[in-house]
Amino acid sequence: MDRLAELNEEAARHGLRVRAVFAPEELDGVPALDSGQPARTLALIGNVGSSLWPAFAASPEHGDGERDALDRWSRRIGTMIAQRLGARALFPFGGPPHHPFQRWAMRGGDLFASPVGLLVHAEYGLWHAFRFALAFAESLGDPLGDPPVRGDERSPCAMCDARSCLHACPVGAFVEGEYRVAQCVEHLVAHPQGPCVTAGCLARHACPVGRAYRYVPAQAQLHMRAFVAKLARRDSS
Ligand code: B12
Repeated sequence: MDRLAELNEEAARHGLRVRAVFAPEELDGVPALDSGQPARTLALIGNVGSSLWPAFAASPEHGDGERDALDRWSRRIGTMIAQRLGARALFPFGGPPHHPFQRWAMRGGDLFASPVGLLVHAEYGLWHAFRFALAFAESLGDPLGDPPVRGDERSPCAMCDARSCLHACPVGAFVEGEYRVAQCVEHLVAHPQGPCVTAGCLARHACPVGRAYRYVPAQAQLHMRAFVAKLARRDSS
């Protein structure tokens, strides 16, 4: 089995997918492997919709009462797969500084910037995220076949005149090119039983693309609560 097929199989075992693969250049800022060798391939691994939920919900991290359950699960799974495949695992959390996952994702996959800052995919819409990346010393090739041709006309947002994502936030936290984090968080804290917390970000829900991939309520709530808790900790430290 080739290395990429092996990686796909390992990821799928945990409800994860290989979301992007590319050959890093110096400007991408991908760290070297522990051996000191430069990374010749970076693969981004993540969930599409609630694909990870059954595996995560059955894990020891879920429900152990400790904080950052999904990050801890991601660290365990990412580290384990990296060890098996001789790669270095890199994570989207743990910063600042943060690894530029969104920039990396746009280098290697079929993902585009959206007006609300999240990356949009033609099938999954805004309902996907990254759990870890794996840096390999060897070339793994391109899973998408021909290198993707970049251009805004391929983005689902290019054909969307309604821009409903920008109008759905109850406190107007999204303005094209800007995300007013404080406004968003104040609203979430003031309305812990409101739809943003119980169903997930309303801007995300307003996007007409990828509705079949909307997170199950338990996952949406986990993300929103973790996000508020993280920011509350940052403010009090
Ligand atoms: C810091 C951070 C936040 C901060 C806000 C940052 C900000 N002011 O915009 C907070 C904690 C508020 C946040 C919130 C959320 N985030 Co966030 N966040 C990050 C994180 C850890 C670092 C981003 C960064 O600074 N990168 C460093 C720079 C150098 O890298 P970059 O790739 O070039 O980053 C650019 C983009 O991130 C972009 N950007 C990020 N957010 C926004 C928002 C807008 C409106 C715009 C215009 C640009 C923009 O600006 C960066 C600088 O150019 C990334 C993970 C990561 N490591 O990338 C996740 C990440 C961007 N977040 C993500 C998600 C899903 C969310 C939430 C939806 C989580 C949730 N609740 O479910 C929310 C969104 C708000 C909501 N209402 O639900 C995903 C996005 C996946 C995707 N589809 O693109 C990421 C990639 C994490 C992941 N595990 O996949 N986030």
